[in-house]
Amino acid sequence: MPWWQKVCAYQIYPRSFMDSNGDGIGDIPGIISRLDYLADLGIGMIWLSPVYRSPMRDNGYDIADYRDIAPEFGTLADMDRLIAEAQARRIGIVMDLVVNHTSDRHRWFEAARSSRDAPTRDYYIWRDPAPGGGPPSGIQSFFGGPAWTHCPETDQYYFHLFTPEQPDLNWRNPRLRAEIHDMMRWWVARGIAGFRMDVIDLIGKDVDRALIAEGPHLWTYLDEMHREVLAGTDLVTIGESWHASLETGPRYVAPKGLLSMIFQFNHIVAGWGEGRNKWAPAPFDPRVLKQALFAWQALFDEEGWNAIFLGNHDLPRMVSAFGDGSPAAAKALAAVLLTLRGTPFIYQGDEIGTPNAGFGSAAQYRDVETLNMLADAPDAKSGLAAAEVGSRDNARTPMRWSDKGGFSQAPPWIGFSAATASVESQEADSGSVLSFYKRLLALRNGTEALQTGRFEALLDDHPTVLAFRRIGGGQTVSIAVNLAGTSAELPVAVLSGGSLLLNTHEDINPQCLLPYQAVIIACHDC
Ligand code: TEU
Ligand code: CA
Repeated sequence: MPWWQKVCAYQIYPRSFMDSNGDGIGDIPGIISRLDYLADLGIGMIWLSPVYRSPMRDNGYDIADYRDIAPEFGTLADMDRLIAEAQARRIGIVMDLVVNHTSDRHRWFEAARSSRDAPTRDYYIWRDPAPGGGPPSGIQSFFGGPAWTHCPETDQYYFHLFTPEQPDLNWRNPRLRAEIHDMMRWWVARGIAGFRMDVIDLIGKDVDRALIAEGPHLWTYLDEMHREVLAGTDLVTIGESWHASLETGPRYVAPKGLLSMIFQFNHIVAGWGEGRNKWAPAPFDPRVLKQALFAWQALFDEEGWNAIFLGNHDLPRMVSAFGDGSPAAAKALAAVLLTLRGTPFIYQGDEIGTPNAGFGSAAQYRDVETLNMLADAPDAKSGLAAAEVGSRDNARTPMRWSDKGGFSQAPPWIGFSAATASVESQEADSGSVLSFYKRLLALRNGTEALQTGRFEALLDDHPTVLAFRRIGGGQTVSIAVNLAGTSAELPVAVLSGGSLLLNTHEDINPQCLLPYQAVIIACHDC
């Protein structure tokens, strides 16, 4: 089994994790100072959201130099120290590979925009205005507005799927692809453990035919990247694909595909309901979440591997989206996250049950996507309501390390989420969310069935309970989790015939789970 199938991963959003120098912005020395906390939690891999040099139009997902660190986050020497210090604790650092686009301040783009003859002109996607003027086509960007921006210097439009400050790279250009491969090898040589590949499903696009996601060239580019950089290494690769489906999923993931695993979002968007509107999601229905998760469990049951996550820096907090924001709900969701088959990704702050930001005022939002939405909202009240449920800033609030905050000496760049007990106070409380995470991680890290065992669904139809077995290493483990604030009846068979491994509550009644109760048993006779 490859190393990345056994470990639990943790996502760090550097801006909001730990500030070491009192400027209100999290940084790499801050992360280093908290590595012991992460080792103690029991994680074996960190996915680091981007720390490269960037104008921070999209908080680092707009990269101006792939081989340098943003000054507010530190230096390359800090980064090398982070890699080494993490390695010393048996934690691998996974870099965010953002190569669908660069910043418009990348030197490739600065040269490209200035002249049609620039050597890097073709690293980007340029088209003439439509006959009669205006954008070459009607394709829209994900953050609102047209995906084309006009450059007066050369009277052509360039293509961007995100903000105008994030021009898309032209992957059809072999020199560009070679530059990316070279940059990847440069990071590998520094000792990283792998790559999380930002919107990797978009790189094979054909803009002239309006084929964007999972475009015609995607699979050849992944194939080439594998040959050039990844083959023969034990690097972990996690592709981000908002468009992967049960049909296309296996094309990404080994053994049929070339990545270790993908972040796919079927279980996320299923919860948005009919309109697929993240700003106005349907009320949470555990059955919808279960069906989507279980379908992917079944898909990669024998071959292939899942990345398991319930939240990240682009999504509302998991305890708010899939629960009622309470510590009880946070524990129940943790039990799901850490027992499914696949590599679990804990998003920073979820281990202390951080809920949505709950800012209550539009002025506190910072994210470009949210600010665009607010500007277009029919009125201020509905705009704010949308932000409170759907904004990416919900997950970008600072870590609450101590009761006084503990994130920074200065006012943080963005406000805290309300109502979270701090790391410090939860460490001192054996009944806290954090203490439950530690027990859960210790259990998983010591139980082969939970790491690499087969998945078998139980109770497909139950309206609120997720129940399943994991089978491996000569052991069967049963898991039952009630994702509702009301009690749930249970067929006796699910939780009998075994010995208790973990329970969120004091008691077990094999015929009934309490609100948000999670029970894990080792089967002898089940
Ligand atoms: O996200 C991809 C992406 O499609 C999201 O931006 C998504 O559209 C949005 O979050 C839904 O609300 C990745 C990164 O994770 C994100 O932070 C970046 O903004 C984006 O790519 C561009 O690099
Ligand atoms: Ca700082």
